[in-house]
Amino acid sequence: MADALVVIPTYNEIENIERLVRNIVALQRDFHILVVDDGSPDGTGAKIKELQQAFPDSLHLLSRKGKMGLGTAYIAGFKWALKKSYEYIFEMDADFSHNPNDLIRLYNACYKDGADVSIGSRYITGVNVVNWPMGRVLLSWGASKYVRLITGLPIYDTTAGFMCYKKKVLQSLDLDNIKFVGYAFQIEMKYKAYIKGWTMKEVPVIFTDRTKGQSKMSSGIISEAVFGVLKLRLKHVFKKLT
Ligand SMILES: Nc1nc2c(ncn2[C@@H]2O[C@H](COP(=O)(O)OP(=O)(O)OP(=O)(O)O)[C@@H](O)[C@H]2O)c(=O)[nH]1
Ligand SMILES: [Mg+2]
Repeated sequence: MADALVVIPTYNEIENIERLVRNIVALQRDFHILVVDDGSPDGTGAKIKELQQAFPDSLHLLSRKGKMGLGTAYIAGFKWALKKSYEYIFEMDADFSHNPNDLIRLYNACYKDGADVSIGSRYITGVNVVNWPMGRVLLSWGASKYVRLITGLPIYDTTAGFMCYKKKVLQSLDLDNIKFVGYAFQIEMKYKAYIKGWTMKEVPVIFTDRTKGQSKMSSGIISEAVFGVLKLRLKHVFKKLT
C-alpha cells in the first residue's frame, strides 16, 4: 500500500489530466492519486473513470456536482485521505505548472529530512517562474512579500499550491473552519500549520505557466487574498484563530 496520496483538483483539465496521471504513475516511487473534479463540462471526470480501468488501485476520483472552488475541493480531498492510511498528502495543480518529478523531492523533504510540511517554492532563489507575463510574476511575488510582512510567516512562497503535508498536520487543523477558497486558502493553511508549530521546509521548484486549458484566476480571488491575510493576522492577535 502506498503511503503517499496526491490530491489534484480539476475543473476542465481534459487536455492535461491523462498525461499528468500517466507521469505520476510512472514515477520511481509509488504515489496514489485522488482527482477532485467539480463536474467539469469537458469530461475530465469521465476520462478519470476510463483511466481507472488501467490503474484500479492507485487512481481515485471524487466527483462533486458543480464548481465550488479550489479550497473546498482540497478540503474534501484531505478528508477523504484522512479516512485512509496515507501518511503523506500532497497538493498539486492539474495544468503541469507543477513538475511531477518534484513530487519525489517534496516527499523526501518530509520523509528523509523530517519536515512536517514541505512546500514547492518559486521564490527561494529569486523568481523561478517560466512563461508568466511580468504583471503576473510581480503580483504573485508581491503577494508573497505582503503575506510575510503582515503575518510573519517565515516562508518565501506563501501562496504555493504544490505541497506535502504529513497526516498529523492535517489532523491537527480544523478543516471545517478553513474559510478561504482561492490563493488565500493556500496562505490560511500554511499560517495555521505554522501557528500549531509544525516544521516547514521549502524545496526550490521551477513553476511553468499552463500551456493547455483555461485559467480560473479572477479578481475576486485576488481581493480575497489581500483582505483575507489581514483578517487572519487580526484573528490571531485577538486569539480567535482556530
Ligand atoms: N475541483 C476544482 N478544481 C479547480 C477549481 N478551480 C480551479 N481548479 C483546479 O485547480 C488547479 C489550479 O487552477 P488554475 O486554473 O491553474 O489556477 P492558477 O494556477 O491560479 O491559474 P493558471 O495557471 O493561470 O490557469 C487546476 O488543476 C484547476 O483545474 C474548482 O473550482 N474546483
Ligand atoms: Mg495553474
